[in-house]
Amino acid sequence: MGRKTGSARSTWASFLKSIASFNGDLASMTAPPFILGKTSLVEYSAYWTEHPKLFVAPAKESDPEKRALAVLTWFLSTLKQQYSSRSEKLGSEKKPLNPFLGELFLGHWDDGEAGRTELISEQVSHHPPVTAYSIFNEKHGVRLQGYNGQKASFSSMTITVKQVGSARLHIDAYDEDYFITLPALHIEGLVYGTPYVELERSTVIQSSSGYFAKIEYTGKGWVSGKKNCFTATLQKTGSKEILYTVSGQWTDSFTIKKGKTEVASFSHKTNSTAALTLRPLEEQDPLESRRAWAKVAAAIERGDYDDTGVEKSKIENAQRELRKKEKADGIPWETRYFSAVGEHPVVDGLVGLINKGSSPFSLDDPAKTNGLWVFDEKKYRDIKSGKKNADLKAVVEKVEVATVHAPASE
Ligand code: 0T9
Repeated sequence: MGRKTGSARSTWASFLKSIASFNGDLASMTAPPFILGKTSLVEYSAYWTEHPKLFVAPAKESDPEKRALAVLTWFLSTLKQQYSSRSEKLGSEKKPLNPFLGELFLGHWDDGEAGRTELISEQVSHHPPVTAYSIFNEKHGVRLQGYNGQKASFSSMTITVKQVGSARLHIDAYDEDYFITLPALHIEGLVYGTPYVELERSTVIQSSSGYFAKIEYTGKGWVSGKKNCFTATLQKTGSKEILYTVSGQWTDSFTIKKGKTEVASFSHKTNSTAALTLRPLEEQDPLESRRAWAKVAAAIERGDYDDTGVEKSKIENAQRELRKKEKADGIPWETRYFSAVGEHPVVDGLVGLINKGSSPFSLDDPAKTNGLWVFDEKKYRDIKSGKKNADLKAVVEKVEVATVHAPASE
């Protein structure tokens, strides 16, 4: 257990005992102080685009096969940030802050070549917890949107997590869509007090242009004995011919082969991540994650467990009050940038293609995510043009109470 003290050791032991009787609700799990993260899950959407150049690269390919390969390459490049950045930067996986309903994470990446890529992430449901996001680069006409929640269970000393939801990438110039599924994962290293994520099973990417990628994840002790490995193949939907094989370690590097010939490679050692720009705290909306959680994050940073609990409870209680008021007034919370839809023809079409290629697949029951969430362009435009300002002012006043308005200067 590394440099942990005797007391941290016994806290960890009792924590392990407590998760043995775990009910699947990750939010309700009480973790020992050293495992608490300062980052809310609503921020994790940013992991999709920490390589903006790779994100927009598909738009520059005029050949549909090359485009599909570029999408697969970008997807594979996101896995390290998504699933191992806490371990790498903080020494172990951390328990994220549990986002409140309406919590936002807004920012952008500026890149000389790729231009500006915008990020909008919003907690669209609290029971069950669901985060929706929209990430787009207008210059290159590349848009990603998706939503996800988690279903966790505990067995044989590990936490297993299934993700519900999916992502969809759109390329304007070719009016092309890519449907992306999310990997199941489990937590390794629990007994040693240094939890980290290992991915499981497989995910797929299906394009409207008729390309199908399957990514299979293998952990330690399997074939190579290395952790965080994968093998991916790219095919035409319904064809047996393998166009490309990509394999390697998603935490490190991978190679792309056509037959036995290596045609390209990617390494995290030579591809650094881009920095996300956020507004300064004092200019942020009270609903924005960093501002709302500022006092909690500061308490975690100081290692003040009592204060962490006090500050967390303030947010949770204010949220409960807000829900009560909404119920009494008969006015439910309105999501700011996303809407739940009854059906989704584009996604249904892509799921149809996956099944036509004889890889049985079905969408998660919308009830598991409180609906099918889509980015609402109209809501976005109204907010951007200032049309929605009057409304938002009213919401912000309500929310000042809800988030106990963490003053930016403290
Ligand atoms: C969506 C991602 C997700 C969120 C995290 C399971 C997990 C919460 C969900 C799935 C992102 O796009 C990708 C990456 C990591 C996932 C997290 C890993 C993790 O451990 C947490 C859960 C809630 C825990 O914190 C369990 C406690 C753990 C630190 C061990 C004790």
